[in-house]
Amino acid sequence: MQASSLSAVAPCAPNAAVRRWTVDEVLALYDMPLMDLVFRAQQVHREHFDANAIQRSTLLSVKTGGCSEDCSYCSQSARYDTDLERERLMPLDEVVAAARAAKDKGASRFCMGAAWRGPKDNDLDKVLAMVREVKALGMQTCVTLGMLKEGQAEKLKEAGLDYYNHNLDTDKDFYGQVIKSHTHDDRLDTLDQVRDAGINVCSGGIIGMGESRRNRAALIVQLANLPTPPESVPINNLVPIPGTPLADRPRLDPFEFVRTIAAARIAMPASWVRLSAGRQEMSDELQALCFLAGANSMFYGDHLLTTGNPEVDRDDALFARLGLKAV
Ligand code: SAM
Ligand code: DTB
Ligand code: SF4
Repeated sequence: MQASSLSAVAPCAPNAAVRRWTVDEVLALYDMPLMDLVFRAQQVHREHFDANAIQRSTLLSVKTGGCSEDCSYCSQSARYDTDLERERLMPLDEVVAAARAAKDKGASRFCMGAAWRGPKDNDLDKVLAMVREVKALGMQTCVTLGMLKEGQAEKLKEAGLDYYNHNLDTDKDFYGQVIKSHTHDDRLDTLDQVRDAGINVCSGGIIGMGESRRNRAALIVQLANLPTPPESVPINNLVPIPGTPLADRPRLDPFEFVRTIAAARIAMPASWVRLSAGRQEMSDELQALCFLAGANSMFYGDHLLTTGNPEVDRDDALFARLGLKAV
């Protein structure tokens, strides 16, 4: 196994002793000339990672739509009229077949998402079976199920879960403008439980929701200053969903997205920074700039949870053109 793929499971030592960041320090990164910022991010990146290696996870929505929560960006909230068909929890054999197909295409991790505020115990039992079977295929496992109750993270760990995705999503000060049905502190509480159970933490956010640059810098600080920074940090560009309150948000300047990747890379040097939602609308050149700015993981597969992602053939061609290797 290569060093970089090993550290996907066992985070490298630098995460253990990290500095604390202030919002002004991260804002100062954002304010740098883009070339200087990307150069610095690339230097930091090369101190910690193979700069040509990209980790690839495939997503599957195992339970779609009908969510009780009111996240203003989400196609799956029951509160908005988004044209999405609500579906029950997927049968185990279909999940395992999708994971096997993802492995055959070259994904190293399989991430199963459920549109829940949090899992009920009998639903969790079904997800535990999915984790066990996907793990048995020799893939890394990840789930994103919403907020956890005490004892649930330990059960996931026992089943063989490698990563739990639970995004802080946005700055604590902006959170209430996007989500009212739960709080930023609720999210932190679940992250503590995941960390205490010994599961790797995957936590990042969405940009382009109308937040300020200071809000974006604050989100990075809140992630970087966790007692241990997340091993994986997804940076999502808002995918506007018709019917949601954020459907008509103006598109963020793509260079602001690149700056966010670079700032995350510099503030969390040993974390895997994931170029996440919004890739379908990006040119190959913009994606290459994101990798140069320190992104080193992505979602691989023709769809995310309910929206599209670049087709596998396009990603394979991009990897070949850039000389990137998948880990
Ligand atoms: N219900 C769980 C939760 O909220 O953590 C898991 C599923 S939720 C869809 C996972 C993440 O997807 C969210 O935290 C958010 O960051 C991201 N997401 C959802 N809708 C999005 C959109 N329209 N554009 C970009 N990211 C989105
Ligand atoms: C994350 O940060 N992004 C992924 C994953 N974690 C679960 C989800 C993106 C969802 C984009 C909108 C959709 O497909 O519904
Ligand atoms: Fe539900 Fe998660 Fe969507 Fe919020 S982001 S509405 S919790 S599925």
